[in-house]
Amino acid sequence: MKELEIKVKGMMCAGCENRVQNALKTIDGVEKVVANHETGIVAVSLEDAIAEETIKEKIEDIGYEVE
Ligand SMILES: [Cu+2]
Repeated sequence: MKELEIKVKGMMCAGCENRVQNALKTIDGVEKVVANHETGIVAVSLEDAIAEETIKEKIEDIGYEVE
C-alpha cells in the first residue's frame, strides 16, 4: 500500500470532491480517496502496483486538471 497526494485544479465545491472521489474509487486497488477542494489536494491510498499515471488520467478524464 502506498499514499499519493495529487494537486488538482478545478475543484470548486463538495460536489467536485465527490466526483473525484467516486471516479477514483472505481479503479481496482484504490482503497481510500480524500479530496479537498479548498487545498486542491487529492489524497489516495492504493496498492503499490497501480501507477500514479493511472490516477492522474482518471482525474483528467472527468474534467479536472492535474498540476
Ligand atoms: Cu464543484
